[in-house]
Amino acid sequence: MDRNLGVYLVTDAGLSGDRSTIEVVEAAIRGGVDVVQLREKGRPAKERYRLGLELRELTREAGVTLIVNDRVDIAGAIGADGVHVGDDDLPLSVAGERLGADAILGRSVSTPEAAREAERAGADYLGVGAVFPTGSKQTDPEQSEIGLERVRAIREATDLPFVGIGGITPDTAGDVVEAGADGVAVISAIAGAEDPAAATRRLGEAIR
Ligand code: TZP
Ligand code: MG
Repeated sequence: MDRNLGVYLVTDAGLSGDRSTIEVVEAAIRGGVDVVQLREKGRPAKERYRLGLELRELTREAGVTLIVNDRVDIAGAIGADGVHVGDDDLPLSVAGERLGADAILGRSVSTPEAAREAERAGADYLGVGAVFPTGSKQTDPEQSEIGLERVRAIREATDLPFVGIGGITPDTAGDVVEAGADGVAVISAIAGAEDPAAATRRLGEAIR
């Protein structure tokens, strides 16, 4: 994959205080975000589609990569750069067939074995976590607080680029990259920050 994972924002209006996801993404773009993932779990497909079209315009103008969480159909419909899937979503092979050879395929993993499996299955990059405790997602116990040691083990298991995710802040982002991640994916550290543009900038500084 020839794109930089860097600072990767995962959207969630429910964790954005009184701001809209559009406002958070605009601020993150000002702060130099590299990738935006449309997540918005639990919102109807129609809403995610409409929001996705707006995000596509914003991210295209800014040269920012746009990924859709879970839904291959919405990724195709809005012309996203790729899709991010987990254990409960369509297989990577199906996502690749639907979206074409240029699409970026992301896969969530939390163990070295799963990382190797995702690499064999055709993933372009991985989301590795949850690294630290997070209140933003209910994760299975074996996929929770995997810690920096596991991040290092996953780095040794695969050559794929990956972002760490889960409870990462500007204060811990450097450690996650030190442990082998190519970037950091966050919800609350940007969406819940008082100044999301400044928070994005701080994350970028921390990983460089
Ligand atoms: N996947 C693993 S942890 C997580 C997701 C989507 C939530 C990340 O949110 P935060 O607020 O950055 O901990
Ligand atoms: Mg999923």
